[in-house]
Amino acid sequence: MRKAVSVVILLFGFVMAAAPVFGPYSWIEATGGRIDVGYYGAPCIVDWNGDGLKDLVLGQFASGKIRFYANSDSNDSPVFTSYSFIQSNGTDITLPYG
Ligand SMILES: [Ca+2]
Repeated sequence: MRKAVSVVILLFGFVMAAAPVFGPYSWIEATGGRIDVGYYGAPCIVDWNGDGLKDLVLGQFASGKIRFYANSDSNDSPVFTSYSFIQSNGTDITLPYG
């Protein structure tokens, strides 16, 4: 009986969950051009530097390094220019790849 109740609750939650709605895609740009890290880019939007603006942290497959693009405008209309690689103790962090 307990299992049946659990299944009903799970199904009810599944049916009631709203399906995500996505708009058309757009390219993320920096300094007026598309950001291109090759394939298997791993983007994350987060306030990395703690200034209240959401930045772009982007893993790149080719070298395993992680790019940091600081947002220089607003959270509604972010502007990214150049990037730096995220470092630890003065050395670029490199993740295994390949
Ligand atoms: Ca920020």
